[in-house]
Amino acid sequence: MTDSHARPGLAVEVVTLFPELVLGNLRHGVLGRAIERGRLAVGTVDPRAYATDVHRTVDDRPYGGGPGMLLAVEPLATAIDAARARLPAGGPVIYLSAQGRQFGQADAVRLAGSAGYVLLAGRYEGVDERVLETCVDEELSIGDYVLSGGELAACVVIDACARLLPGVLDNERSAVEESFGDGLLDWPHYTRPEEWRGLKVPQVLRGGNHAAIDRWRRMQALGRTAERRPDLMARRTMDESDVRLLAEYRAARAADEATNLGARRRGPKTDAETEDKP
Ligand code: 4FV
Repeated sequence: MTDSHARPGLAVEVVTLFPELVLGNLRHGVLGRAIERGRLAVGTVDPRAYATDVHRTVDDRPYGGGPGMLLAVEPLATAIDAARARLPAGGPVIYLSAQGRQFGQADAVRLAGSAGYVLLAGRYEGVDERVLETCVDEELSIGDYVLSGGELAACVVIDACARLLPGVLDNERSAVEESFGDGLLDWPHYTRPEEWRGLKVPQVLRGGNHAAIDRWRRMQALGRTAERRPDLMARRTMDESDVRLLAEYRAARAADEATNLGARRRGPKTDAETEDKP
């Protein structure tokens, strides 16, 4: 396949005690294709390979006591330097931890546009703070919960980036149009059959009028974002047409609720109910 995408692929190095946990995740679907097409290259560096004692020790007990172990400054720092040396200069070293700043689509776009970066996947209770002070450029979290290791978080970051790389998604539109593309949640999606358990695909999607379809989808994206993620709406400036669309969505929902047709239906609907709803 001629590589129409001039820009060299994205290179990522993951520092991890479990290389297989990372590489195993990347062999499937979009990620596997991105690697096959040379759009993405993922390497791993195992700190244990840089351990100098006979037991190849990488962890130790925390000063001040407390449960669990920590990844010690060495061989971790040496492993991070080895990973950084494999990449084009200047790529950030990112530590995945629950103490990090929340990872978001903007980070995925930024990292997908970079020449490459190192992901540090912690284990145990975390790593010696001095490694963060000297070898790490930023700390990112994928959510407010504690994982047993940073590997899954590293795969989340790589996955979110890979989909944005040119030539990875068969339809580039997907990456642009999906959730958070413009800070809104996605609109509802339907495919065949046209009717299932009395639930019909909204008429507007079956009518072929693409202006009406685009309008309906934007109304749904605005409405669902306002309902489910007011924090995202708070970050947006709404133009006149969005204000009208959101008002129309809310009016339709209120009418729906009023006729109590909004509640999740158990079992087939009557014909009268199947008439098209917004
Ligand atoms: C995590 C998160 C996370 C902390 C200790 C791995 C664990 C262990 N990473 N978002 N939440 N990491 O819980 O990214 O080192």
